[in-house]
Amino acid sequence: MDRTILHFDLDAFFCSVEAILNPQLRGQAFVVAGSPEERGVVSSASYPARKYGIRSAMPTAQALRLCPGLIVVRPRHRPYGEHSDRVMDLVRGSVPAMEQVSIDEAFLDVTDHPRPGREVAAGLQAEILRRFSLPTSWGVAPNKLVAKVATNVGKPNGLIVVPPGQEATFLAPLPVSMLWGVGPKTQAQLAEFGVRTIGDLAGMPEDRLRSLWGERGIDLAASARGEDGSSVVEGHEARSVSSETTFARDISEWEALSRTLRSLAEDVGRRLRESEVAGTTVRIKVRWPDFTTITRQTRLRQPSDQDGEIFQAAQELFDRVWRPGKAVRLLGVGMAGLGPPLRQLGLFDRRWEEDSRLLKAVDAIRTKYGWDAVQRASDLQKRPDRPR
Ligand code: TTP
Ligand code: MG
Ligand code: MG
Repeated sequence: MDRTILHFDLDAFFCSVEAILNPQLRGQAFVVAGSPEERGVVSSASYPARKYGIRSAMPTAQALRLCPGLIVVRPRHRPYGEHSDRVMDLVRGSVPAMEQVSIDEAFLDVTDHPRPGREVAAGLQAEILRRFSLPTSWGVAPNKLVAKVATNVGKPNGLIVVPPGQEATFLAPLPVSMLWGVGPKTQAQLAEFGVRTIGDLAGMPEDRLRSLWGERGIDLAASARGEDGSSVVEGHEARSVSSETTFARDISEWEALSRTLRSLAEDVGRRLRESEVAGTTVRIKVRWPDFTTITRQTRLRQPSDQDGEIFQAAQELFDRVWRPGKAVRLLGVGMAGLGPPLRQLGLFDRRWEEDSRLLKAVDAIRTKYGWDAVQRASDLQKRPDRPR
């Protein structure tokens, strides 16, 4: 049976939130970005700024060269998380299944919804704009892969429906870079064979695909034909909180690097607690002066939102990849595998949002008596008169 999958993504998300907080930014060419003096990069570019070729991850200094009058706004993460939560809560409550894949993006499976996919998407798009003044783009398709591409094609304020059977036809004229899993390297290799569009890739002979990339080549061609069997998985696993910093000059002293790891871990811990979530996977990101970037991750024994635990795990990961004297350009710390804090209480087997009153009570106890007190209080759940 055909499925109906929706994908949505907020348009210029950090910029859209900044324009709500400061209406003078509306319609302007501006970016949310780190400072050019400290080798900052662009997090989000407003659509007027994109007319100058400015994109996410571009150094701020380069963005300023492309558009000398560009307004640069410093990122402040708390409001982005809050706006994201509001949007995600609204959507989650309106559909049978939702999988959030980043701060501003999610897949929905509305196969069992009584209304057609296009109507569900249009309704939510209008509702998000009306309630939160945030523009979104939507893709409707028989699978996740095609829905996501449809969202990107329609940006900003888009809504594109790809009916069953039209997947390959829809993808064919688009550049291969719009396909999941095709990075700049694969793109360059494909260009050598004259493959520029997704349709070109879909038409490549199997033996050539296999000799170039092995089984991955076969998978790529299947993607190019718009085939994707993956399902929408509910839960918070895909969410993450991270913080990173690019040094004004490369740093090679262990103490300074360790101090940075600690302050990044503190930032992550604070944001986890603000969102009332804890994570099980600590990640680090290290960029060397030659721009090569590595990530390493480790699983904690139980969910944590504690700065000290995050820092300790991050430091151990870092010490495994660093050698004395080695210079570092960028450091990042992140936490993934997010879910309710204090899962060991066993009170959160149902979706935790449904029980925010209880969660708040637990949080208040924790604030008052500390982490350990709440852990010991787990016996309370067995009492019939527990607070609800
Ligand atoms: P995106 O959805 O990739 O970008 P966007 O919302 O700014 O623009 P659009 O979707 O309309 O193309 O990312 C969501 C937010 O995540 C973005 O607003 C800022 C943040 N982000 C970064 O901080 N660094 C990055 O390199 C990227 C891609 C995003
Ligand atoms: Mg976005
Ligand atoms: Mg996004």
